[in-house]
Amino acid sequence: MQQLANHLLFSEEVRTALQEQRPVVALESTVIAHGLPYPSNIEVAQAMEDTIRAEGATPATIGIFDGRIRIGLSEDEVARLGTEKQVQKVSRRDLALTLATKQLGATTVAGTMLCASLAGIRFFATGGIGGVHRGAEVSMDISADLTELSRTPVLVTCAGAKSILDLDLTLEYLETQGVPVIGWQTNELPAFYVRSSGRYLPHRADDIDTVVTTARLQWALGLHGLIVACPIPEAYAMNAAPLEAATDEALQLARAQGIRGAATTPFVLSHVARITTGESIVANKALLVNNALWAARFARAYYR
Ligand code: PSU
Ligand code: MN
Repeated sequence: MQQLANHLLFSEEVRTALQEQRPVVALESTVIAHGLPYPSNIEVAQAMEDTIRAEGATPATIGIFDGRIRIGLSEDEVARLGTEKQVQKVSRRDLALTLATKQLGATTVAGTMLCASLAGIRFFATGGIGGVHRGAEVSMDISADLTELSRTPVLVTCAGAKSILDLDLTLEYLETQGVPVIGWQTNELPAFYVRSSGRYLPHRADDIDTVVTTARLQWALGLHGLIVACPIPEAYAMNAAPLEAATDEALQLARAQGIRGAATTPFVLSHVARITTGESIVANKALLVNNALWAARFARAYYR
């Protein structure tokens, strides 16, 4: 039997932090490889890491290299994920095969949660989680991020989900799967580029202590993932109407071109970014850095 440790490779910085039980925040790499265009992808990956360090925590960007799960990447490794043409998108179903074939892989929210948990990391910052796609009542396209949250004990700090998804069905599905969604200083589910979605959340937290105590209890009870949903900072929030139009256009295009499965989310994301010019990218970067900041604060309070 192969030991789990053989398949994980830690950076020195992350290994030391974990050994000393210092706060570590996991970061995904699909957003680098497939979520944002170059060079914004690399800039924001670096900015998230810097923010986490400035808050007194250690960033652990996760990716798949040469048949191993890498926990903590160098700048060169991040750049490779952000520039290479052929990078496998790695969700739970893809992990073993990507390792077996030694392909370069970027982990989604689901893939990153899984790898973080194998590595003993409990906190994770990202932009938006995957969700139930519009039309899922026919396509059954429901992101594996949602089921991962129901089975893996990691706290995911995000800006809610993009309205390329069906946000009502996403909340229904999370409820079915028993995943807490906690509004961070808000009553509403944030919708990524915009601070509110009109969907009220059953739970909110206004202070770090509530988040950390809830996470501790969640895990003490043997329960799994949880979401803390942080609205995008006011100064970067976008107007909902043009975004909605861009989303409709992108979804129509995806249908017309027969885009399906794992390709759907990256396709729609890149079209929305193109239609809304650069504004959506600036907003995307701002919310990613903001989520990294709060995740670091939650992690620091948890390990105090
Ligand atoms: N939403 C974004 N940017 C992203 C993603 C989602 O605004 O980069 C990525 C995340 O990695 C997420 C994945 O886990 O897309 C979901 O893909 P799918 O819908 O195929 O599960
Ligand atoms: Mn899907």
